[in-house]
Amino acid sequence: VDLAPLVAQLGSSGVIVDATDRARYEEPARGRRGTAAAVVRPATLEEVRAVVEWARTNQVRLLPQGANTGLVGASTPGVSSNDGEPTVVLSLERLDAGLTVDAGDRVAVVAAGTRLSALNAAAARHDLHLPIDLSADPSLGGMVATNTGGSRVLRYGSLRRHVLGAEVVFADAAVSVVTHLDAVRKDSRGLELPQLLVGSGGALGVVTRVAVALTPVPEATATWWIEPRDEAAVPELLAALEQDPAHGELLSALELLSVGALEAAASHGGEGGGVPFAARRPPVVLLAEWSGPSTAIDGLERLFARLVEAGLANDAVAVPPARSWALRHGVTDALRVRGVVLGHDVATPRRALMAFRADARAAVQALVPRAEVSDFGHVGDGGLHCNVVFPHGIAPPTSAERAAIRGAIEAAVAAHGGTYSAEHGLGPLNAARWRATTPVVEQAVIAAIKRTVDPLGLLGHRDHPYNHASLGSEEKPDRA
Ligand code: LAC
Ligand code: ZN
Repeated sequence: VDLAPLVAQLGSSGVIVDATDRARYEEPARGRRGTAAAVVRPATLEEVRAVVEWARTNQVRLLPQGANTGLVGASTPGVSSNDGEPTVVLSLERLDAGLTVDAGDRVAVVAAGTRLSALNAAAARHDLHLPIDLSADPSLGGMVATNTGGSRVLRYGSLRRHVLGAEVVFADAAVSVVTHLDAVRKDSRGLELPQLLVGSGGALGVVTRVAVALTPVPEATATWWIEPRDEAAVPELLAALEQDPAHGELLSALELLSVGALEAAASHGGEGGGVPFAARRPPVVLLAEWSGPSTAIDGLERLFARLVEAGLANDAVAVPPARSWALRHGVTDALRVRGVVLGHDVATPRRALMAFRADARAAVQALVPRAEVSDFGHVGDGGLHCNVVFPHGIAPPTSAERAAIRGAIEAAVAAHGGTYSAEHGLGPLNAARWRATTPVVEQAVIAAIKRTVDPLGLLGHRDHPYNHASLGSEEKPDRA
């Protein structure tokens, strides 16, 4: 590809070709490293437009990338992506200036490359935050592309609920820029284009700025670890916590960790035997968080005394939030250190989650008895990371086994009315499932949008499902 025009426009620091310097843009957080023909790093909206225009002229695939923390393979080139079709990574990391917080309106407008931590540091000066909590530190543009969830979806919803506006560059003939950053809280002028970009995985447009609604930082937070009576008691426990008159409204997270996930996180984080209920090794433990006024976050001991008395829980213990979340957020890294991890980010209606979980675990153990199902996740919103680990020292999964495991988990999730992508978005990893299960008319709607905003099909990973949406059977005019 002819990069000279880009170097002329972005300067040499804006275009990376050296293989060593490319590495961190090519290495996904999960999955295999691919090869990019180059990495371009525009620092302004005009430079983003110039890159898109260059890609159109040269018919080069552009892969928008935020902080590269995604887990579905959507932000890095595929292993064979340069076979006949070079991919250029469009990194938004330099697009990170000009953050504004309107404390009165509780709105922030941020450039796409701004990290969640930077947004929250600025918002904290006004006692505000974007209440999305996860172990990675993604960029806001990437969060829009993914519809990031995290541990507090139960209370605050996923990113979609917080997006009030966006600015986006399309790859149509005019390289149009659409700017909706007014951040009006209520607006019913029909469909909202910024919302259309939520979850689009970089395959519809390049998000350059985002307006998000902020919420007050709670005065107090408490976290407790709970040993449920058994796995079947989890839905009843969730209901009891939510229905508690004094604390139900303040519940902000309910997480589940299987024994494998908890012990991996504990040993990875150097906690040794200091994990909750370590001696008894219950098959699952729960982590619950409440946040709100400090006067309201008390009396949790009495709540747990009642739950133990009612036979829903065996035990519960308060652990400071920082330590609780360090343990919880360490799970993904801890499992990765243990061996090869096959991640499955699923959700079902909450009432069905534990039944799904039992079916999925049984199916995986029957397929690969040597693997560990170290699942964990966000039971408060019906989400589960059904992660299957092949520890170092045992045979890693064959590609047939990988496919069989994914197929079994996704079949179980479908049987329980759930989703194969709960909060990690759409990408090459789940493209086949999208194609197979998305109704024809929905695929046709996506294809029509795609054709309007990216008619040459240049944006997003080559294997992103939106680059393969079926137009369906278009109606033929009746000429009789
Ligand atoms: C988590 C990530 C993997 O919940 O979504 O830790
Ligand atoms: Zn998660």
